[in-house]
Amino acid sequence: MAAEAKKKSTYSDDSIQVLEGLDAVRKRPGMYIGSTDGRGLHHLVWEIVDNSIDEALAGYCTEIRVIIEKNNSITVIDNGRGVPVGYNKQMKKSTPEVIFSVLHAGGKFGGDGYKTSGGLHGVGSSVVNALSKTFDVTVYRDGKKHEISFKDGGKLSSDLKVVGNSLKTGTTINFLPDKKIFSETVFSFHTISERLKESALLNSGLKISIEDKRKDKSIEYVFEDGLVEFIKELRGDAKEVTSPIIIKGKEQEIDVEIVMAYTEEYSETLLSFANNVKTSEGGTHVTGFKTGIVKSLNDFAKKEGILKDKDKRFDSNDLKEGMIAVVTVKVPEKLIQYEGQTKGKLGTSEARYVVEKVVTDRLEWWLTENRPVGKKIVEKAVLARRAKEEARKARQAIRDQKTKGKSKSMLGKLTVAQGRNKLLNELFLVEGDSAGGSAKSGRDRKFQAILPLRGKVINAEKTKIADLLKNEEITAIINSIGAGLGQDFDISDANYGKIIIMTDADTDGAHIQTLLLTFFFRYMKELITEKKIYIALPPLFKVTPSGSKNFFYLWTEDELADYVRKNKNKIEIQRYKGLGEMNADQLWETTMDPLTRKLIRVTINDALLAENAFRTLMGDKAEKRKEWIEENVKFTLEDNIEFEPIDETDEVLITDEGESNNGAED
Ligand code: 28F
Repeated sequence: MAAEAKKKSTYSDDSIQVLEGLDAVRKRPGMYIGSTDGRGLHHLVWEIVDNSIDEALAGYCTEIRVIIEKNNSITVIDNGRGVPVGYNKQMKKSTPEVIFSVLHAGGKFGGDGYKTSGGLHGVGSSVVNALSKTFDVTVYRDGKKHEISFKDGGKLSSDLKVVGNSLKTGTTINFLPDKKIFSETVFSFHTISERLKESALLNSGLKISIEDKRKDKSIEYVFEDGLVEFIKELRGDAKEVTSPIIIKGKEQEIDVEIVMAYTEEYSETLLSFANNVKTSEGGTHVTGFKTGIVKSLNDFAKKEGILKDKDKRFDSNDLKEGMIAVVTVKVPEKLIQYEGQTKGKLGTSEARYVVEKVVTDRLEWWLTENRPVGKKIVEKAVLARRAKEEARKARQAIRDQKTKGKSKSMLGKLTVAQGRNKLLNELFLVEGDSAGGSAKSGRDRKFQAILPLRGKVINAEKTKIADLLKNEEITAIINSIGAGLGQDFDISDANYGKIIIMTDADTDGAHIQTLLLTFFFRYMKELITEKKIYIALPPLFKVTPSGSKNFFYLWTEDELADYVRKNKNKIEIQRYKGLGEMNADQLWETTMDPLTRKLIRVTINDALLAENAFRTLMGDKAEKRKEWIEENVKFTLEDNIEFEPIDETDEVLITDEGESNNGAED
């Protein structure tokens, strides 16, 4: 991307970029911050905060404060050295003016060391300035307080001046995102808070706080032993097999810091970072880590006689069950390379060898010091391998049955769709037989299939795959979708373009949603990443103006309050407690008809958040879970799992089988 290209380019290339000025950023904001929705909006914060974190990495800043102001502007305060306040002869501008209003200025002065090159593209504060209505900088330095201000996308509105004396040092920036640029301008406390927590976990000893002036909320993060805390955080309620194992080392100027642990769970959680930036697609450091683990644990298992000569070596799949690990590397700027669009994957080839070496050296030593724990890990791998073999057999059995034609029990109570266009077809997973019945008669049979689910869905987080496959609801889902599961899952075989979870709008319904999402997340992840999973939103109210024959539906308390405020006439309100209170026509009209229904598309916002959310939801502490769901599920779950309301009107061309009918004929 732009930032990497720049590194290889000559000074004159840079000058060309400089000449482009901040207009370039305003013309194509997506190029610099990814998008102009909520995600892009929050990128502004990361860009600014990452500069403070760079200053902390350089060893000069110990505290960062982030404030969401009442007007939805952001203030970031650090106690670093303060941006240099001299004059740049070449540019004929003050240094702060250069730093904040010239594109890519930061990198040129970058020098050695590990710059985090914050944010998505590492282009820094000038991009934030370009996309802000106002941008005010205060620098405490050399015994003085200095100020400089910009407005309307980086236009200097008040040149650098000394406004007083001060013994402090540091930089403060306040910026107000430009409403002309962003479709969303309201900051989320939760999103910022989680990201800052992650930064604090990755930078031990650094104090980072967030304060929300809109609602008097604040949190402060500081972790003395960040990575160990990080692992504990990820472990949640899971029972431990090993306490955190710390692996640290440095070779070829690449700094490696890994913490890993095994739990009694079955899933794997691996997070990786390069220069403090999350690498969600992994890369060479992760490959090196896995190779190192496989090598050390196989050697150990041989030495201990757990693996005999005739036995097959463990592969990384055998060793990943129950593993949680955070792999971080700091790579000098001259070696850093990313692959993929969004810096999601580390490409630096040296990192692979370096991480592998550090891991094998350190683990070999650790395993001789901790033989009993080492044995526990390896024995877990033996079990994992055996379970996998069992699961493979179970899956084979399902496949055999599939080729023989599905038996009734394999499909549960599925009512199939008549149309054959898999992409248009929709599978409704409906809570309870009675709502299932209404859905069945209300549906448009051409493209809608109904699978009623009885009772509670099993918790995929806590169940071995072999046992999962014995569960009737789960096998009915797997067979209805028809695309296998786990490693065998192949989304191109899926029988449906949309899978729609339809539950009551209460705690139980929310719990069923999360259980289903957990299952999909663990065993059919692509359905989520490819955005095939939806949640149906039934209305909460039916409203009939007095004396009128007409009625309409409202979906939220807010909508109702709004209506009551704006219309003074008398109305009759029916509150739906569950899907079962609607008849088939009403269910079709409000919740299933593509032209009028409201669907929420489930997308994974952030791996860490999702992992944590699932752990909170699926952990042993039922009380905690209940609280969490009651507080969060309806709409605010979106902070963890991004629920994206969609406008379907363009998508509903059911031309394949003729016109869409109004169902209600079954
Ligand atoms: C609220 C956001 O942006 N903090 C920053 C510094 C400190 C230095 C710096 C920043 C060096 C020459 C380009 C100070 N003294 N917080 C921040 N703190 N930038 S940004 O230097 C910028 C480069 O010009 C700094 C000595 N060296 C560096």
